[in-house]
Amino acid sequence: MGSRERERERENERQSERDTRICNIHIRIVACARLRHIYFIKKEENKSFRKKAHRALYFLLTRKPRDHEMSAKPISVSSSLSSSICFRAAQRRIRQRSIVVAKASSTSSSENADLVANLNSAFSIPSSVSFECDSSPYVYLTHKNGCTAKVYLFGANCASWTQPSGDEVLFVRPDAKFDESVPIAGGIPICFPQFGMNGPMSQQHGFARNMRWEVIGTSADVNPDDPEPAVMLSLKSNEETKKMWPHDFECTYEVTLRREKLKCEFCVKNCAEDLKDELEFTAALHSYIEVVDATDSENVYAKGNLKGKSYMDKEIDAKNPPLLTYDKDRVTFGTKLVDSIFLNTDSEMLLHVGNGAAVSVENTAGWRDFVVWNPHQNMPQCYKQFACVENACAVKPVVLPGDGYVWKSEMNLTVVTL
Ligand code: TA6
Repeated sequence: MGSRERERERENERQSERDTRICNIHIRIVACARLRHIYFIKKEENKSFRKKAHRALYFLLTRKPRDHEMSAKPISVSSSLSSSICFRAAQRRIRQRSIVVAKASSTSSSENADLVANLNSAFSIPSSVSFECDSSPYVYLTHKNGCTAKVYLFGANCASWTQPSGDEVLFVRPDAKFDESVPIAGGIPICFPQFGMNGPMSQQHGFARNMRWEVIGTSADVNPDDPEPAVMLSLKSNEETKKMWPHDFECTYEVTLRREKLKCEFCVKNCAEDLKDELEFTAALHSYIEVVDATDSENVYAKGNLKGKSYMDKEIDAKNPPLLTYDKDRVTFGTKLVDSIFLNTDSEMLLHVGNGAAVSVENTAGWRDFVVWNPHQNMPQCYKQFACVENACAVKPVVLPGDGYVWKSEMNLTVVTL
């Protein structure tokens, strides 16, 4: 073989290697997109591949689904995409889903086991997101720093959030039931479409905490080197909700372990076709937080920029609470029922829990008010062990126009060492 032929052969080999590489990248991107699991973009992939793959997924999440994809596996949501994109993507995933969520009242343990198996095959992410079941199915999030969260499908209730040390931050009352017969009494119940009795319904705190939500996405790959496990759930209006509240809506709730933070993003979409067909609702994330001893007012209290602020005191009159001006910067517990709604507050309150730490409850979008509650002798068996500090729109309703308008809220909980 002459030297020119050898050179041509080498050039052909190089070209074919380049083709294979390009083809491999292409196949891997398409595979990522097809599998719809952003997790598959592994951290060992190079930066340019990750960029291309993210772009492919971004495209996939934002474009209209094709007919043949309607029965495809659900997409995992990347929180690195903007929430509105996630929300729109979530809409599509609901249509694409093939997992049947059995009605709570008729759910047997074998149906729950099937559901959990289906959810694991569609949405689990090794070492980050898994589905399990005790009396009721839940998703378990694990951050590689050791933080965990447990979110029940029933009520989309985040009933547990632990720190890397293993310490539990949230509180579940001893009278709590997990059999889906009543709302879970503890963790973070979602009050929607009304807070307390402030709305048209006879059901205290609305129905969202009393229904099974659907899983519509999971993620663990905002930054592949430091994955943030997340789950997104949805509650859509149906015959049952319309009997109680005659409106077309969809709620989504995304819980993310953002390193040491717990991020809870709650969105409501008005699905009415007419812009003038408004939704009016009050709502809250009714966070139960564990304290060492609520009666120790030196060390256990809720602190915020409260002095001089307006608040409604439900301890004085639960039905028609008087509007008063608060004259302190902290709320203490242990002498009587505390049930106050602080109106239009600053964005953060700190609950000092009595062991040298505080839990920061931060409104990072959407919420207006803070509710602080401790039941005192109404719950003699457990009132010393918790206080609720809640992001809420408890008094003035949110008014949301129709035609697909979305109200978005976000609460971040962080454990702060004092
Ligand atoms: O958030 C405080 C509050 O509205 C109190 O008035 C009290 O009733 C509490 O919620 C608990 O409500 P629940 O229905 O969960 O027992």
